[in-house]
Amino acid sequence: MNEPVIYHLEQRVATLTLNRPEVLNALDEALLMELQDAFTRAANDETVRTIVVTGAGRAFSAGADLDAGNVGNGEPDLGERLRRRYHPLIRAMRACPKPVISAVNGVAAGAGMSIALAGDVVFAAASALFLQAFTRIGLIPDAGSTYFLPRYVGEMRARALAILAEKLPAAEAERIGLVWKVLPDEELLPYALTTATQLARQPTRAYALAKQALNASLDNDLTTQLEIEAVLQTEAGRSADFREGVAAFRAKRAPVFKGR
Ligand code: T3D
Repeated sequence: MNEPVIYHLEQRVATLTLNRPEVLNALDEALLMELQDAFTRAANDETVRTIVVTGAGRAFSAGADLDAGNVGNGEPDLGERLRRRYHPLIRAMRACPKPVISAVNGVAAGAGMSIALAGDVVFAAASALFLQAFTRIGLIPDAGSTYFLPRYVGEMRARALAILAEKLPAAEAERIGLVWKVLPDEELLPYALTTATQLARQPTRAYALAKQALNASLDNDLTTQLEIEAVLQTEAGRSADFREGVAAFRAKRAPVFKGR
């Protein structure tokens, strides 16, 4: 049997590939467990500086596996499943001090779309599609979609995406701010990996602190957020990487960052 998530580490970039291509990387228990483990492994490995999440085959992920055992017979407590399997992953992606890149290679539907949106930077292949499939089958958007959508694209678009549940092509997703950049299909992964490798050479402590500030931002008023920036900037300003960044600038040479 194929491993449901392929873990590949190269040049300080961990690539996690959802790997059930025959069912468009639908999320069953095994895949979700494996993805959580793989993410924890990448987050805790000091040699990993950037994490890329992508899908094998023609999809990123078609969301929850609708063929799995007792799904849809009213038996399982879906809320409990979300708490157990999705929430730790989504929270870990946001809280992870390392940049997380979603490389959306094809359709991202339901909770698959939520996982894609949990990345810090979302790249998409030109042929990719986003689909809030939930209400089509009688569920509500979950795994973070109701959190990310209004914040990324505004309330009107979030409501339309959730309620109309129409397929949103990558170019349109980029236009409304759900995706940072759309690339020709064959260029998506090379581009995502090159970006991730470049980020891995940058002052990674700054990314961790920037993520911390941004994570707090939308729930705070300006005064609170200014103070958070000040506290975190004190830390950044005392880092070896900041000293190196300034020294390299003054010496007109390339910086060599150590990630601390
Ligand atoms: O329990 C929990 O986890 C709670 C959380 C729930 C959150 C959710 O994610 S709810 C949303 C679940 N996802 C969906 O409703 C999407 C279902 N899939 C589709 O609507 C379509 O497959 C797509 C629009 C994504 C892609 O369409 P298309 O035409 O490109 O592909 P296809 O032919 O429909 O699918 C190809 C195969 O993948 C097919 O299998 P087959 O016929 O070749 O043997 C299809 O059954 C399978 N597949 C696609 N999506 C799923 C799936 N199998 C299981 N679960 C899926 N979600």
